[in-house]
Amino acid sequence: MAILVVVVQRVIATDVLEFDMNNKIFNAVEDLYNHNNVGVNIVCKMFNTEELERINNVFIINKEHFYPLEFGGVTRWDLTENDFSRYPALDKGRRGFKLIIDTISTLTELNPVYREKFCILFYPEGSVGVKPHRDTRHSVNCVSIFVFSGNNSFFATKDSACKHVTEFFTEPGDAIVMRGPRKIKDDISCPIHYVSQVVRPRYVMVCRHINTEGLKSSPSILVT
Ligand SMILES: O=C(O)CCC(=O)C(=O)O
Repeated sequence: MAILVVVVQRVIATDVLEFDMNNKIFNAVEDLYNHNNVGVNIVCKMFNTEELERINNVFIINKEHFYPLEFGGVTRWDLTENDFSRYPALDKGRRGFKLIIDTISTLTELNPVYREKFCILFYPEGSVGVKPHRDTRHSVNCVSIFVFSGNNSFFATKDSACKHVTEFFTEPGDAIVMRGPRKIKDDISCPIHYVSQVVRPRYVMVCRHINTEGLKSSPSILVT
């Protein structure tokens, strides 16, 4: 009897946690595609301390298993299916992305033609970050950026002069959700966004839906 009670209590506790996370995701994505909004939102604490420790260890201990690509002081590792089966901690990010996409798709019609793409970005301390840019229109539906380490700000704006900018302060465990073009031919594309002055080493996992049609003709746009 006592065992049953413990089991029931655990199930209820898990349900409440999941409900809470679903609620947070729902609230964060609800206004993402509204023309008046900047198109970025934060879901807090998608990952707990233990999970973050496990994920960060993957990169501290097993760096040599990944093939780095360097660009402008930022290192990128593209993740493969193999990486997800070798490091289950990374799979939590992939599942988190699916949860976000599933929530969005209950609220708006998403582009059904896509392939998933995942990478890790690493910015060392003192890095200038990444300049203001808009992602290619082939990055559809939603981009999710999971912050694994570093307390840094993420900036987004609708203003190409970058005068009116919204600052999102993010901590390890947070998820940044950013809109991308949906199935309907809307002119709502990805907002201009950037990271500047990296004060603490920043590891993030970027999750995308890529529409592969006509891919070559659409590079991402740097805002000057
Ligand atoms: O590190 C970040 O949060 C920014 C990543 C980014 O701008 C991108 O992947 O387009």
